[in-house]
Amino acid sequence: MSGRKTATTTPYTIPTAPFRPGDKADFGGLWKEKPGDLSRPDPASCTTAQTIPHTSGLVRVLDDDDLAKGEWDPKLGAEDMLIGLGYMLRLRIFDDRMMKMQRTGKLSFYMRSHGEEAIAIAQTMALDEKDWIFPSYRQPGAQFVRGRDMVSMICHCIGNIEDNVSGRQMPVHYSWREGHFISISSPVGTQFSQAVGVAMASAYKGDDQATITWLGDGTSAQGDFHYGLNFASVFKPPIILNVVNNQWAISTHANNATGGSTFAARGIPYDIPSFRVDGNDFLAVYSITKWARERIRAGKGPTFIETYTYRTGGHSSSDDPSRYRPADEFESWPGGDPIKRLKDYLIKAGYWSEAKHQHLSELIDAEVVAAYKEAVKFGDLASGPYPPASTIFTEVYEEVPWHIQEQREELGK
Ligand SMILES: Cc1ncc(C[n+]2csc(CCOP(=O)(O)OP(=O)(O)O)c2C)c(N)n1
Ligand SMILES: [Mg+2]
Repeated sequence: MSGRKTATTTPYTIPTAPFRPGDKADFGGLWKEKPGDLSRPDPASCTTAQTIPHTSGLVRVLDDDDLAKGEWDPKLGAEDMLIGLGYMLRLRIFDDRMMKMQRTGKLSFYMRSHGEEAIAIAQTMALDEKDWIFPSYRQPGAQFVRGRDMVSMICHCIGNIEDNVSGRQMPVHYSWREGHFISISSPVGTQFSQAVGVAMASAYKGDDQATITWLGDGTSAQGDFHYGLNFASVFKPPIILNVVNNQWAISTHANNATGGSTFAARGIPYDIPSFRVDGNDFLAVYSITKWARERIRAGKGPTFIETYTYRTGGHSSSDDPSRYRPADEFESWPGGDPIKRLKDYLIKAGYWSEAKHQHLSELIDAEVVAAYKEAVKFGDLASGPYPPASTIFTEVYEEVPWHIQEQREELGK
């Protein structure tokens, strides 16, 4: 077409993944960054510039020898750590059972948080009970921390008559008013700017609530990410903004989502204190979030966090990762497994044992199986009962607009 410019001198780059099927994945062994490398600045007085080293380094606590080290050690009591371990185990077992249900035709679709369990769980534990949660589909674990009943979660995934959103959402796209857990949205990234808006409203009302939100590495390539950061930068509301860098956006590697050094570094030009944290280190994730919550309490506004992790499973039940990455790539991930790391630390510290872990796993598995049996009393995928079709017209508008009313009458005929 005439008038179109052709690149002649500047090369056009198409990034690729570090390893592809058939390659031997090698991330260079253990993390070169060590617990204790990075200081823990005072949250009330910290400047953005002070966090520049934290955007290229990695905030860690759990060392490779299963000890907790450095200024970021949150010094959590054994009971809290065991509670955190229990929630992570619960999520993993729940996810694995639900994925089996999907494979045997009992759920239409499923998404696991496998390998990323520490993130939503440690972060929600570090918040106040009343804080707002604006999740993506890989933070359902926050609901366990807030006490959501498994039966209700399964009813949602089936879409039966007890589904609290009456079949209006895809499975795993939970919504839970009582837990201040805002509806997960299928169009990725929309939650980022909505969360900032709610945080601004909290500040305006002076209600002492903080807001947390997450999006993925891939989603951070969308405008919503920058809109959210810019509003957070300008108005400094009480918000914790997270990019979960799990290396993959379905089959697209994170290399395609940013040309910059790290995702964390993108918070610095917005003048927001920014951190990169080992997302598989429960204590480090907890600690950084506690820091951000303390900063909010001190009236200093937003914190931006890159949780550095690895999506060990497929994107969803519709994905086959062996098509685009080595099947054993996750085994070389230097961050290891978040559950195993906290478990090994607790065993070494004398608070836990393999036998107790095994026993707890069996108890949880039995609980999940019982919860599924209870849930299908309200309808299964094959035969229902399902919410009536009329629910597509209810609980959305306070005053139903004329065109929706017309459609409703049409359906009634
Ligand atoms: C606006 C929009 N574009 C595309 C999609 C399809 N889609 C769903 S998830 C996804 C990848 C997201 O990857 P990432 O943000 O890294 O999150 P992760 O799945 O790794 O947690 C895409 C492209 C979508 N749901 N919404
Ligand atoms: Mg991702």
